[in-house]
Amino acid sequence: MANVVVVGAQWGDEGKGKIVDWLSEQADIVARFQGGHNAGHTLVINGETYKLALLPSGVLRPSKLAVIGNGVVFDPQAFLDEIKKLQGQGVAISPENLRVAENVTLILPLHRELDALRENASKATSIGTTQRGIGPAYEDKVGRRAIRLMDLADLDTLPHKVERLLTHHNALRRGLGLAEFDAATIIKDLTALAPQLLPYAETVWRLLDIKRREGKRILFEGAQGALLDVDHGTYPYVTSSNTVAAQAATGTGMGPSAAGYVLGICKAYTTRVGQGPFPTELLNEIGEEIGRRGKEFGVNTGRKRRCGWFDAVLVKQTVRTCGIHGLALTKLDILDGFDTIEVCVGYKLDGKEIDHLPAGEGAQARVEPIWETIEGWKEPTAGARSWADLPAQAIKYVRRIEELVGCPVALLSTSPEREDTILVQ
Ligand code: 2SA
Ligand code: GDP
Ligand code: MG
Repeated sequence: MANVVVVGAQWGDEGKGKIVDWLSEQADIVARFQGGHNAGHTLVINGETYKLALLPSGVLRPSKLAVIGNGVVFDPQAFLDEIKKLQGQGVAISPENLRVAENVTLILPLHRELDALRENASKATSIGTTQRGIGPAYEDKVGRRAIRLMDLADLDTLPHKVERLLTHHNALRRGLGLAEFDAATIIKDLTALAPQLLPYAETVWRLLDIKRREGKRILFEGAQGALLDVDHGTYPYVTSSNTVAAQAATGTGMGPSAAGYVLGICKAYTTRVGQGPFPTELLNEIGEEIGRRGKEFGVNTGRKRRCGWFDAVLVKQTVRTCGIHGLALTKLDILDGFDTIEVCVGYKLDGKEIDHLPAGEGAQARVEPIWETIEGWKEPTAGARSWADLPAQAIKYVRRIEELVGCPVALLSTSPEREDTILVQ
């Protein structure tokens, strides 16, 4: 198996966690390369449910090495809490099987506060973020004032770094008439956390390079989805990182050749959580029904996810922006029993047919789907473990999706359970 990059091919929550967990049996290392604890992955293994946010899904197989790369934004407290929660479920986690890039950017409480402040300022300007400080932490990273993990190993220079950070944030606070942040408190809190965090710190780019030369296989685990990419997504209704496959290299410190095979995960329908355009959204009983059957609620925030039919235009686009070689189609079982299923095969914008999502916010909001109706299937696909177990009409649906998006379906998922997964030959 080549190194595999797993990315979401829609707006996130496609079932990446389940697929990464399934694939990780064949990998030696599972590495996160962007996002933070805004991600939410639900994994079901032998009836036990595990919810992950910041930790790579590979931690559930203790013989594998899990890695958090430099492209991630890292909330120290969330990290320690998640480790504790999983250890409570019997999962073995220690610096033996989990390493964090020393140059990872930290999310501090002030980032969370700023995220919430902006989101709650006005409904008209909110993005619908997870309010976990993701955007503000990435802003500080590119603004060259972030605190990084290894800064906690150099306590003599930490006050200077905190001063640089607060020069920016306290100017903002003064402008808003809010109390300024206290440098001494931030330094004290970080100093207290340092001994628990530093044992996990690693020169990740170097470690991965060594492992790669030894022939070890790396599985890169994307979070969110390509349509939430800060460049290629539905800007400004996006997350603050690059979520496309190329980020797997930058976000871990490897060259682009490290990514061998790109697997795009997509649902057999579409969901999104938060604000922003959604051409195939179903604001009716069918959308509600898909949401109920698919249990479409945010893993971290509990927010109801918006639901709609499969949008082949969008997935075809992400197949190209991510260089996807094969797709894992998940939640096919949620469509069991529908008489007919709609698929969006093109868009109309201001009366003209177009074959991609335009970049402008206004145009994205105006596109109208062109539908194709496909006959549904009555027999269940739920729990199917082989291609031969699938109803003929479900196979037709999968084949039509392949045709429309220009990419083969390599894996099919028919339930939340690890083993209810079909390798398509
Ligand atoms: P943020 O917090 O700055 O990254 O939010 C910006 C946008 O990105 C969306 N986003 C997500 N969309 C789907 N799933 C995500 N993870 C959780 C889950 C979400 C949850 O798995 O359910 O618990 O609500 C995720 N994380 C970020 C977000 O909705 C904004 O549209
Ligand atoms: P991720 O963020 O891409 O990892 O996806 P989430 O975990 O946020 O959301 C996917 C949800 O669908 C989780 O609750 C999974 O347990 C569940 N799931 C994954 N694959 C399937 C499937 O094939 N069928 C069904 N019914 N549920 C699935
Ligand atoms: Mg999710």
